[in-house]
Amino acid sequence: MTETPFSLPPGAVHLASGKVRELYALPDDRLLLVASDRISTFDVVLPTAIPDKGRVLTGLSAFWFARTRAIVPNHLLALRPDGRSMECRKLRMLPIECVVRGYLAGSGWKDYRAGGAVCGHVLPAGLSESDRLPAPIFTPARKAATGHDENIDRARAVEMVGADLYDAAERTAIALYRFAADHAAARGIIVADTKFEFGTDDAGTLILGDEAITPDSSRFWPADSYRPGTAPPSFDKQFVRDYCERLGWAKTYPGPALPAEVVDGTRARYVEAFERLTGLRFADYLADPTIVQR
Ligand code: Q0Q
Repeated sequence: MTETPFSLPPGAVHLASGKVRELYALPDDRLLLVASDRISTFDVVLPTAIPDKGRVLTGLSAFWFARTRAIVPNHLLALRPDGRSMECRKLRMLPIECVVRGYLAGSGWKDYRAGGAVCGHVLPAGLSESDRLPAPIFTPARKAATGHDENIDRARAVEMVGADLYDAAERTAIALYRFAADHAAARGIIVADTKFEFGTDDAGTLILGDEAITPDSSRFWPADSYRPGTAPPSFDKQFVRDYCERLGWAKTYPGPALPAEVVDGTRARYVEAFERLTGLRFADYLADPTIVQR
């Protein structure tokens, strides 16, 4: 299924492509962040789009941006009527991914098994995969041009961004995570971990950029099927992962095309995540994206 083309504002100049997003420069030092309907699994972008995935992710980011301004200012200037693109302030982005983990999963679980610690945070012995941590931990990573980011400890990160910015990013990221994880848990969704990207403005103020607490920047687990010691299903990507596993796909490019029932089921999970977290009908968001900002 090809994506419905979106209209670019005047003066937009393409700057960068991510796996599932596009970045454009706009006049007056603004940026346009566009979330496509592409889906990536096992780090491979699949050839089949999930209709409205980009709108769900953009709507969730704008929802969290509107509710966390008391914790940290953010880069969102305006949500565009297409519901999948945001006009943003241009920031000086920190060269680290600011990950907060409330549970032990992914590279956190891998690092813990290798040495009992994650990014220098020594954890209690005997933890199992997906266990909830005693408290959320800040686990920065160096951005990798290709492949996986590299988890680093505080000393390495301070060399890159300085102690003041590091400490501000850590306390801000943990406060954001606690707010969102508590909100989501009350609605049946565990936010196991999430990745923030911060920048600074001309005054050196820390500003939240990128996307915020979306299924693409976070691990979302359905709370009703959470069992410590097991790898919980992904709230949004499990249909795709199970289909790819059944195919025996080698998890290398090119990925398999997805059948309609997997596309439909996956779209339904994204819409469900949006409606449960925001308390709004997705159809109402499509009609007027600004409803997530009220
Ligand atoms: C910025 N990106 C991400 C990206 C490729 C998105 C640079 N407010 C900002 C932002 C943001 N957000 C960025 N730079 C300056 N100011 C975001 C990783 C990369 C496509 C989409 N890269």
